[in-house]
Amino acid sequence: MTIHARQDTGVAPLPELSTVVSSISRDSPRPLIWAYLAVSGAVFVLMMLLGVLMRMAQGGSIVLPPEWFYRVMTLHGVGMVGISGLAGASIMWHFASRHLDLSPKILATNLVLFLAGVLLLFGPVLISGYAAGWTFLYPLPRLSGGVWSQTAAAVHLTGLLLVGVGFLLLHLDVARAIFAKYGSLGRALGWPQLFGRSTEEPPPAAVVASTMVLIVNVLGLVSGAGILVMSIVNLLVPNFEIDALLAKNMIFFFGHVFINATIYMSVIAVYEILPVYAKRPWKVSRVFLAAWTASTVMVVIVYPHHLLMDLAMPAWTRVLGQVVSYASGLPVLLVTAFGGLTLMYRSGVRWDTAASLLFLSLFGWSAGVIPAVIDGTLAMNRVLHNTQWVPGHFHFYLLLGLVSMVFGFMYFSIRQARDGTDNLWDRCAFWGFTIGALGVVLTFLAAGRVGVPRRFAVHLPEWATYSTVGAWFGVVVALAASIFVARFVARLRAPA
Ligand code: HEM
Ligand SMILES: [Cu+2]
Repeated sequence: MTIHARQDTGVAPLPELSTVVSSISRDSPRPLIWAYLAVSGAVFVLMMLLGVLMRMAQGGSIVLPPEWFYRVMTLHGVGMVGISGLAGASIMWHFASRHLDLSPKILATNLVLFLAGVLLLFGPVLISGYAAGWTFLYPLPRLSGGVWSQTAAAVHLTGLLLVGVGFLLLHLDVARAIFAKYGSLGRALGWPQLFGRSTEEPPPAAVVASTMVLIVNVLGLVSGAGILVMSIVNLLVPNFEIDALLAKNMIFFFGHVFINATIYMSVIAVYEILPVYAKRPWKVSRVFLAAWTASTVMVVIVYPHHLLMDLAMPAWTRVLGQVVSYASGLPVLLVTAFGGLTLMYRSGVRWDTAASLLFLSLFGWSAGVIPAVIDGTLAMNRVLHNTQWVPGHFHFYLLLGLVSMVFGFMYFSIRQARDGTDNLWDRCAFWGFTIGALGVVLTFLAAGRVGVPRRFAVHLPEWATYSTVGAWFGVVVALAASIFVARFVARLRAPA
């Protein structure tokens, strides 16, 4: 896409839109980002071990009483989603702060609120038996059948609220900085370059992505906070009833947007780091800008794909959920995967662990979307709904996509800051992670294909093979991830 500078301005012609790149600087992350990464790495490993525990229990290799299965499932779900958000936020903040005047105090506040929130989230589960899942679907937190108390539920939901408030502050701070520099969200999304004839440099990829994420996540978080407050009031004042379908809509809107946003924050690592390896710029083209704007809208309106079997919903929402499911993730995914491939093609990259992980993430994200789209098809959803096909597709793009982006960022930043070279441990961990994660995901998908239900603590004996094999692949993933984290900590302690 070539845009010519007007001749009559007397100003030197501006660079071609397509050659304008996000600046690639080599500054080392600030200590707070190291803290974010260390916490994220540790929590990822711990939560993976909980995943292995569940999978072993489903396969019958260990005995986990059902009430404990659901406690573990609640911790794994909320822990993984939360830590993905935290890790994604560290990537976004690190790269966006090169272009925007972001507040380190808010970054610190978010971490403090997160850690405080985690205490409130985990306490009731570990001590008081709370186990309503990370989706806290109304009225389950209240109707525990005597398994946990209203107080336990209220404390857990308050913890979730604290975490949400932290992220809300973080996104609002990004918004403040964007208004200060660009004047409007549209300009930060590159609309003058996309729709108009502006010949100004488009905003860098990190800014475009941060803007998209702030728009969708503020909407999602407000919806989440709203339903959390209502649910907490309902726990304390049972007379205060909530419309269950409204509650479900608000919860799934929040959950869908939040988990999507974790990937859209983390993918900034791909835009900023792969170009350093390829020694070529990442092009912020018109297609790139169009994709991000399209996904901004679609991520918000596609959430009814979580309610395809809720027949009380108006029919048009099901149509919307299905149709937009095909298109929602695709624009950004395509520009990223295609951009990444063309960037790396014949660039003579040295495939160290960071580059390998980031490249793997492109595969994980793209391939994972295929089973997701299959599930988003009404006719298929009737069969696959609530089977392990669902954890199959989301573990695909979360484990192989998002988690690889996070560890890729971790490896890259520690190399830049401490200049260590990868060793055999790193290579083994990379391959262990790749093979293990594929195993975890494919065993879920295979189980879903034969109709194994998800979220079942007790499985039939004929399903045991999927779970047990999946569990051992999970062990390999957790081991590999611990090596990633151990190497990170070891390098962090080495002199700069
Ligand atoms: C070693 C890697 C992992 C293993 C072995 C694992 C295992 C599991 C298992 C067994 C379940 C329950 C499946 C069922 O419904 O029957 C589950 C659910 C889940 N996992 Fe993982 N997992 C892993 C990594 C991850 C990662 C990296 C994420 C996110 C970044 C994640 C997010 C979730 C979520 C959101 C759920 C849904 C919980 C619910 O249904 O409420 N997992 N996982
Ligand atoms: Cu969704």
